[in-house]
Amino acid sequence: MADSSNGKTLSDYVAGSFKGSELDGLDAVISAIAEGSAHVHSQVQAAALADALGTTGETNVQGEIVQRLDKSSSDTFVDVLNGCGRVAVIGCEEIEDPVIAGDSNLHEYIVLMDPLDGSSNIDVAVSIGSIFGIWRRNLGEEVNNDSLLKPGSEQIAAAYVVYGSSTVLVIATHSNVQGFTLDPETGNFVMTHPNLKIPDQCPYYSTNEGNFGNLDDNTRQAIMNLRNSLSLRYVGSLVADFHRNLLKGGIFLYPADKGRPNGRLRLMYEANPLGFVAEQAGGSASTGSERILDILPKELHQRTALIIGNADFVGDAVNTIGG
Ligand code: P6P
Repeated sequence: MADSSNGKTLSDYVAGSFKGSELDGLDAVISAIAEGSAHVHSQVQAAALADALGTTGETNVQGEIVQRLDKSSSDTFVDVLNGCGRVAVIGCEEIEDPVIAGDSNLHEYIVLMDPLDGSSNIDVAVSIGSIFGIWRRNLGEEVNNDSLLKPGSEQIAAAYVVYGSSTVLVIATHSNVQGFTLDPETGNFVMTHPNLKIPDQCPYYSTNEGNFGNLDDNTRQAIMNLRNSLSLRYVGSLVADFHRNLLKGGIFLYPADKGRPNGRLRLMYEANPLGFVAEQAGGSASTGSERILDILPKELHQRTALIIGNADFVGDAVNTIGG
């Protein structure tokens, strides 16, 4: 369970963790993500009052109707990541092509993001989130669209934010997962969930049971095995379901199905970052046949099946799905 706040702020943590290390500069990227998250928190909280709910009327590269908060959160994070002066290229769910932010020797990082995940829940005041994967750029490498296409195993950090009953920012580097809660009074993130590890117990499974009829027989069996022993919890926002399972134990499944043979969720800015967090917290993430972080990406917006959470339960589900 979460420890109480030890008063340590995010600024303290990043300054003490990355400055002068081989991850020098990552502090500026993480601080930019925190700054943007505090802004998006305010946008989300005020949306209904500021007539900022609803859609822009546009359709994004995914073919999905763009919610106004999708656009405003995407703009917010692109601005702060550009402004931190350490990010070379940004990939974003809402933007078809990569955003080239800089190619100096200081622009050492690559960020892929889902700026606001769970859009269908925005207008009904249910938890939503933001997801970030962070890779190092090879400084001799030209900054271009292909700069982004690295396997998740090459991430050096990942982060997500859940805008729920509180706004929590979780940051993962190798073998190190730390959670911070936004103090709305000060706008600072304070450490509240130090040294997160997914619990051994696994009380919950998360899946859209409405898809059961579209699953193949082995995948149905994997779901039925979970039904027989666990409680179903499904928010419909990946970040919210993942965060609950990280703190309390659980497994999330969005398998491939007959209508979506490649899965529904996005590899580069959903499955890879959360797969990195899961593994650093002692969990695991699979497509049902392959470790998520081993996938060699072909395109920025490619989709994947995702089974993620408690390693034992992910392993059992993968074995059942594989037949
Ligand atoms: P379904 C939200 O749109 C999202 O991308 C994830 O956050 C969530 O896990 C999934 O889609 C929900 O999909 O098909 O159950 O509505």
